[in-house]
Amino acid sequence: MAEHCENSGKPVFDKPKIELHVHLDGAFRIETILDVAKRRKITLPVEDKMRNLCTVAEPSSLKEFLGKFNHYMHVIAGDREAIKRIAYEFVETKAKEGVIYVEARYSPHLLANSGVVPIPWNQTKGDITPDEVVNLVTQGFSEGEKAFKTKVRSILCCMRHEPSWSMDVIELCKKYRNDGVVGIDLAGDESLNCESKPDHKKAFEEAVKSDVHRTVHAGEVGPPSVVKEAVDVLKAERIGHGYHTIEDEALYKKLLKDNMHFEMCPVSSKLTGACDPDFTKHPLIRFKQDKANYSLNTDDPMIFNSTLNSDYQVAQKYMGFTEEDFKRLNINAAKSCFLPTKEKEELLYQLYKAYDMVNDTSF
Ligand code: PRH
Ligand code: ZN
Repeated sequence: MAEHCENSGKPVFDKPKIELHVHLDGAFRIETILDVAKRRKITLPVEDKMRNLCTVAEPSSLKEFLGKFNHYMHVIAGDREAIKRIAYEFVETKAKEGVIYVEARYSPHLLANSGVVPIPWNQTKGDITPDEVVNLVTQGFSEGEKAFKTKVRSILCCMRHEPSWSMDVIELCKKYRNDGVVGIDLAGDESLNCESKPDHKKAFEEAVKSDVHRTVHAGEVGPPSVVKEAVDVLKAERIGHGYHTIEDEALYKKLLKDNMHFEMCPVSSKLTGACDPDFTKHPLIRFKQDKANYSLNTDDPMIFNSTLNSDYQVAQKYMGFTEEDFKRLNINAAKSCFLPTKEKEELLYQLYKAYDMVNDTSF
């Protein structure tokens, strides 16, 4: 069994956790995809083949990883019942992992089928718009929240290769800001430079103007210049991944000083080929030594066949993380989450209580 898949047994950190970087569409259950396909009479390869097609078991490339979505998105996209169901099940899974607050991200366009969206898997035109997708996901999340007591908020993704969606995305963030949406992201293949894509820049400018929180995938496989651009041009408040930041010492030092939050996803970083597959050489070790502000996250657990515990296991086994480190990173995650101040304080207090730290101000 691969070292990141030691999912059996007791959780490495059996205390309340926060997760800030997980893609809803990378966190479906394969069983659900198969089940929905049956109902919708969509022909899929047999279960074993489907599992192989939808997962990455060995280090590959970001491009190859991004191709995995093409094997299953058409089953869920454009189906009201399925979209609500995957959102609801997501909350159940996170609750089982001991996550008390999660920010789940997705592209509303990639789950729609209204025909304004030219995506390869949506051959049949329907009437589910990106706006309705947000509505459906929000319903699934809030029902899940009631049933499983894990708080969930959404981050809506712009996609690097589809700049024409970005203004819609920021408008949806504004429309649903009191209904579960807390931020905007830019995801996808970062080799497509966003400076040449003024629409992403315009959307993020609008986010700043309207006080919508911002995170950007940068420095995952790309160079530090993409991180710099995310911070300077897109005004990112958090960086998705950011491993390659450390290759520019001056930038890294500046971001440390500014207390920038890095959303770290170790299992993902190995399997997308973002980092050296030897976890003992992982950039996260440097971030830890420098007491940087970061969280631990799964990114796309279905595709990586992982759970949040897999990432904690890797951190413990190969990077020397202790219980104190896990507490510290979760507190940093709570401090860097996109909830409004009062809710953030409540969340932090919940952690301090669970970690027996109510009177400890050293963190
Ligand atoms: N890096 C870049 N893009 C990613 C990642 C990874 O962290 N994981 C998912 N995605 C993209 C997928 O295309 C997915 O459909 C989209 O983000 C929205 O969730
Ligand atoms: Zn991601």
